[in-house]
Amino acid sequence: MTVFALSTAQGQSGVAIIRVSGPFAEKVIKKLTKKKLKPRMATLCKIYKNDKEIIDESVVIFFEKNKSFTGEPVAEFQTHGSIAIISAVLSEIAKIKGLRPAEPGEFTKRAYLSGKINLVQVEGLADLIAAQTERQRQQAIMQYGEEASNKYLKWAEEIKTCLAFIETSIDFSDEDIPVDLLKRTRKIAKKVQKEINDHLKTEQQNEIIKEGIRIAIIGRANSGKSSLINYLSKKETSIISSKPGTTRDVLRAERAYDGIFVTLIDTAGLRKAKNKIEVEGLKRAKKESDLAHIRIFLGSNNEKNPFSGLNINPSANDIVVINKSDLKKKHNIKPNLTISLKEKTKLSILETKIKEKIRKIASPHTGAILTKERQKNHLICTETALRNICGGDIEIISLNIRDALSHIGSITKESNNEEILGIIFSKFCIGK
Ligand SMILES: Nc1nc2c(ncn2[C@@H]2O[C@H](COP(=O)(O)OP(=O)(O)OP(=O)(O)O)[C@@H](O)[C@H]2O)c(=O)[nH]1
Ligand SMILES: [Mg+2]
Repeated sequence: MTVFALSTAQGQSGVAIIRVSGPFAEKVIKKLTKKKLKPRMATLCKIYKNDKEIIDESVVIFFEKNKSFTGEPVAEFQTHGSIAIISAVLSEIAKIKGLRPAEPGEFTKRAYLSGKINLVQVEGLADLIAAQTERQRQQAIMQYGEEASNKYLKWAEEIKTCLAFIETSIDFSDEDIPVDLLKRTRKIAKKVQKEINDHLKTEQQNEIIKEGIRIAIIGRANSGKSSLINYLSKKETSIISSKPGTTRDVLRAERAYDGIFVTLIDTAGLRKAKNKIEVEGLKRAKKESDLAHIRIFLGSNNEKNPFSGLNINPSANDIVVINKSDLKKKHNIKPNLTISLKEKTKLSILETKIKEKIRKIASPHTGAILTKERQKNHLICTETALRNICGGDIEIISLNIRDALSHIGSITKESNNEEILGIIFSKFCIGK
């Protein structure tokens, strides 16, 4: 069946793209433009309603079978992007017999079914369309391109080699099984197993790219935490006041550093709590401190013990900062940096330090990482099956290798699993 949909966003725009995919694509062009177009050549055409009234003048392109995104014949109408034109063209197409509106993700599903792209690429494409930060885009394009798929295809090839060795072994009687073949099989299996385990570890980085990095500002009351979040977030996130104990709730602000999504978190300052609300605030501050990827411990220069009662134990990702360098120093702490939010001194150095920490946390792996639960589940099953071939029974080894092969293969091509495919494609919008 031939399907059609508006592929650009709903509403008014400069240009709108209406896409038709299926055996009748060329017929649709003929009907609407009265022309037969040269394949893959943009042609300016009049679009007709009921063969006479002109709806619009549009660029129209015809893609032949196997030379389109879906692998089917495709027609693309690049019309002026008014709501009236879009609706008139769509209803003109709908009049043609043998056509129906496309379902969400149906163009992509057809691309997958015709072998144009594999499932890892489909999932990458969904992420590419949804990417909000530079980092998310970079990772999505690696999943959509060949980088991620090649990893899985290479493992599949290696496991296939194992299977070939084992099948050769089965042809021998028990006593004659060449020890060498078994050895080689185990060696390859071990190598793949290790590589899969390393790949599974990259999932943490995906979480950071997706959810971002949490930076909590922790310190005693009045040290300037709210002044700092306002400075870093470039807006009035929190109330600043000379009265200690001003901030009691947790306040958040979002921004990006070098294409990485960051949540800045302001917390209640530590002091002897005066009431239940403050006690709760401090409890929440502690929780944020524990959950943060980076903690900025902020103390006051004019206090004898700027971190008294905080029990700070900075990890490699934390930054110890003394604020209020404009006031007289009363402590003998050696912080990572001394700043003044009032006089704006050393603030750019603080931001450089923050960026360094972020980079360290967000970029341990530069290539394609693990981004999908579905892929993870198959990888775990592949790894388990490979681990199970340590025994000597050749039949069991063979079964496990087949199991590993089936799981690794399902990452790029789920066979007979309509339910999983349904979930994947429903994540797309109509028109993609
Ligand atoms: N002299 C001086 N004062 C500062 C500096 N930074 C902030 N302050 C002042 O210190 C006071 C407390 O600032 P806040 O940013 O509200 O401090 P806080 O840590 O959020 O305080 P709580 O929410 O009560 O824990 C305000 O009066 C600020 O104007 C600085 O660098 N020098
Ligand atoms: Mg505050």
